[in-house]
Amino acid sequence: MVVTSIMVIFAMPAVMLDSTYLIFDRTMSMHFFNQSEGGDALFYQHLFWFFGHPEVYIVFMPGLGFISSIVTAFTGRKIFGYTAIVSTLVITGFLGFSVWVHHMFATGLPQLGQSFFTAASLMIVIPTAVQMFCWIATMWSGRLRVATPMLFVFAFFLTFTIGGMSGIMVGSVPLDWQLHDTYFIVAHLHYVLIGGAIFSLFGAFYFWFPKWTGRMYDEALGQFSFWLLLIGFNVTFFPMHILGLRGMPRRVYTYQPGMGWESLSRTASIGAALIALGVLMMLINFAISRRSGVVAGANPWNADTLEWSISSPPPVYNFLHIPVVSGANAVWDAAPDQPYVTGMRFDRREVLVTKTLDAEPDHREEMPAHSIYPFILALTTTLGLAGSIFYAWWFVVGMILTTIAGIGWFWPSKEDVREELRREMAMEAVRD
Ligand SMILES: [Cu+2]
Repeated sequence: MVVTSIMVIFAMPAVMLDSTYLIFDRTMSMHFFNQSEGGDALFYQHLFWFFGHPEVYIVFMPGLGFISSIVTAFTGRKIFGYTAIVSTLVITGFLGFSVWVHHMFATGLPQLGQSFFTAASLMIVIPTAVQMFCWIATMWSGRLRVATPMLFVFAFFLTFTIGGMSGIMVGSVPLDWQLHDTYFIVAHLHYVLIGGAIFSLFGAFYFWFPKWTGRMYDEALGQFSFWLLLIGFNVTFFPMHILGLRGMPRRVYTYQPGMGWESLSRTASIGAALIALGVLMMLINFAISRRSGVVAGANPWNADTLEWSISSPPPVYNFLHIPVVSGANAVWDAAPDQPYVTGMRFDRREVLVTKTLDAEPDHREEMPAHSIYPFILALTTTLGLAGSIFYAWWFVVGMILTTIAGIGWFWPSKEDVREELRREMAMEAVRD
């Protein structure tokens, strides 16, 4: 999450700038991207993909965290090569910003630049491969149990590896020129994003379902739904590789008969129906198990992280006593007489802030209370930005409303004022 968040901070401004320029062009007759008025359309693509490629990692990196959690729990073993996994994630975070031009090979950029971006694109496979080997080593040396979450991990390995392989293919310029804007790309991106983000997310749904609801999902139905999804996914997206090699362009809703694309397109449609059925099975499973599933208990997987040490579903206040953590696998590493934090106030949202390096108690901090204002702020921001697509003045309207909502958010409540007065009086009493 740290690497993902840092990537968000550097990637999002590019797309914010890009869409703002686009709004300026469309509603105020500016010419950032208008070729005939001296603008540059490629400038739009550069800014977009400087966000767009890191975005791929932003989307599936949390998935890599799910995979690590599930693999650890289902092998009963500390993850192999923890340092290697973490450092390769950081490396991916950096490299992710140096590959965006591979989306633009067909725009006729200078060849030297293209070779740099090919090299960087092929290089980014290495850190991900290191992570794969670490997970495999963990499973190899642990006592592997198989249930639906673990099946999704296997599906992740299979599909994400195929997606990585086709990524190497389109990362090289000559093949990219052949395959640019064809269905091959559609196949590649779904193998990466469904393989990387959706399968790991679905695995996480099954993994944390007992924690969220206090009940187990139905294992047989879960596995049935899993196979529908895996088979459906491959029947849908694998033929698209071949469709792309046969020259079928992306973003077309129909085509002339006799192009040789019909049967494979039909196969893909059948696969899509299987995917829909698989997702439906999952939802039905969750809906039924939520009410009538077997009661799960606090830690049905014998997993290692802190959420499994409290009851399922967790109480609203989470931890009655803040636990002391003495290792990366907090539940496994805890001594039987593990100490916990006491002396915190219960009448306000107080948390203990620890020192960064040794996690020793440092000071208490009060967290903000419930507030509707962040939601209002989100609404006014959306209103201003969405409106400005059509009419530039909406931007100003949105900004004024957002400012009002921001002031509302930070306006001290009566409770805060009273608390502050009490503190000041206490200070004065000390001084006297
Ligand atoms: Cu990319």
